[in-house]
Amino acid sequence: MTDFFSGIAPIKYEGADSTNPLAFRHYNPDEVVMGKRMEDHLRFAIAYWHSFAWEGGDPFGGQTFVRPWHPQDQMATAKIKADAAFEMFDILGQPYFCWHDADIRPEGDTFAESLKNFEAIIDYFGEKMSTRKVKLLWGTANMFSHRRWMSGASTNPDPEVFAYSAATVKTCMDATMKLGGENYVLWGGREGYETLLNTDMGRELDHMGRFLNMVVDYKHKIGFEGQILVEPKPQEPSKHQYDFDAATCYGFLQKYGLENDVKLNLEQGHAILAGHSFEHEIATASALGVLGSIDMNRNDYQSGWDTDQFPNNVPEVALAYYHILKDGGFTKGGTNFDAKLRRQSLDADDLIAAHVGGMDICARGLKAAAAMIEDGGLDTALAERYAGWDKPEAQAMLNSDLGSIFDKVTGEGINPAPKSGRQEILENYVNRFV
Ligand code: 3MF
Ligand code: MG
Repeated sequence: MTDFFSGIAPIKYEGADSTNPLAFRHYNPDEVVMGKRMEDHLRFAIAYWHSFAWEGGDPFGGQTFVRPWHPQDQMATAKIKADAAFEMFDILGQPYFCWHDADIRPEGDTFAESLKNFEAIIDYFGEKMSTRKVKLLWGTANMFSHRRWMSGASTNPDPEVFAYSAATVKTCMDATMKLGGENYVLWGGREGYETLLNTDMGRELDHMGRFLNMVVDYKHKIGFEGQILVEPKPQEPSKHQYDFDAATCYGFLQKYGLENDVKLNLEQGHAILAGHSFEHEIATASALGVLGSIDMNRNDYQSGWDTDQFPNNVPEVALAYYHILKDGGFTKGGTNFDAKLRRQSLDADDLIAAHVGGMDICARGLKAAAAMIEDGGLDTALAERYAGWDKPEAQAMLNSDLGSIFDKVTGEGINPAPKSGRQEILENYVNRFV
C-alpha cells in the first residue's frame, strides 16, 4: 500500500447532472449501447509510461513531479510504482493497462540484469492481477529511449543492435503472453532517419520487414493468440519515420507479406502530425481490413508536436467511434489513454481527474456515434449518393474495358449532370448528435 492516492475513493457513475469532479457523468460501464455494455465497447486501458514513468520533463526543463516511486532506478521503487499503479486501477475501475519494459523495471548494467528485473516485476504484476479484474491490453518494448537505440532498433546500421532488439522483443512477447495480454504493439520511434546522407533506406526497410516477420513467426511458435499491431507516426523522435501513417504501413505490410498477420494501433495525435484527421486514419485502416486498436489522446492544433493531451473534443471522438463501430467494434483492441498530464499538474487527483474526463469524453463520443448509427442518416445519405452504382449496367461497366465504355458514351450521348455533395447538410446532421 502507498498513500499516494489516499482520500480518493473509487470513481462512480453519478449521471450527467453531477457536479462532482471525481465522478463519471457519461461513462457507465454497465449501460448497454447497441447491444453491448459500454465497458466492453470502449475497453479502456491506462498507459503505464505517461501516468507512472514520465516525470514531467520537457526539452527545456527536467522533472516537475515528485512521486513516492522516485528515483526509478531501483527494484524497491519499481515495486512501489506498481503498488501505486494498481491502486489507481482500483480507483478508476478501467478494465486494462499497457506497459513498455522500460516503464516497469529499472535498466540493468547488462541485458541479463535488465531481464531479471523485468521478470521480477512481471511476476509482481501477475500476483496483483490474480486478485483483480484488471487485464493487460498490450505490452511493448521501449526501443527508443536508451542511447543504444539512437540510430534505430531493427533498422540500426549495427547488426548487434538488431540482435539486441530481437532479444528484447522476445522477452516482451513472453511477458505479454504470461500476463494474458490481448495484443503486442510495435511503435518504431527511431525506425526512420535524420539524413539520407548516412542512410541506406532500402536496406533498413528490408531489415524492418524481416524483423516483423520474425515477430509473427515467434507469435505462432509460442501460441500467442493476441494481435500484433504496429503504430504509425510520421515523425518525432526521428525526422522521418518509416511507419508514416495507416496507408504507408499497409503498403509496408503488403510488401513484406504481413497484411494478414499484423494490424494497426492508431493514435489521434499521430494522425494530426501526419496531416490527417483521426477518423481518416481509422476509416483507412477499416477499408484495408487492418484496424486493430487505438491510442486515445489529442494534439494541440497550434504547436505542431506530439503533446499527448487527454481527449476533450466530443465531436472528434464521436466520429472516431463512428468508424470503429462501423468496422464492427473492437475485438481484441481497445482505447488506450496514451495521454499525459501537463507538467504543472502535480497532484494525485490531477492524474485521476484526467482519466475520469477522458473516459467521459469517450463515453459521450461512443453514445453519439451509436445514436447516429441507429438513426441511419449517414448511411441513407451514402446509399443515395452511390445509388447509381447499384444498377446492373454500372456494375457491368466495372468488368468491361475502355473501348466498350467509349462506344457507350458516344453511342448513348452520356452527359453526366453534377449533383450536390451536401456537406453542410451532413455536418449539421452530425451536430444534432454531438
Ligand atoms: C509515441 C507513442 C508511443 C507508443 C508506444 C507503444 C510512448 O508517440 O505513441 O508511446 O504508443 O511506444 O507503441
Ligand atoms: Mg501511442
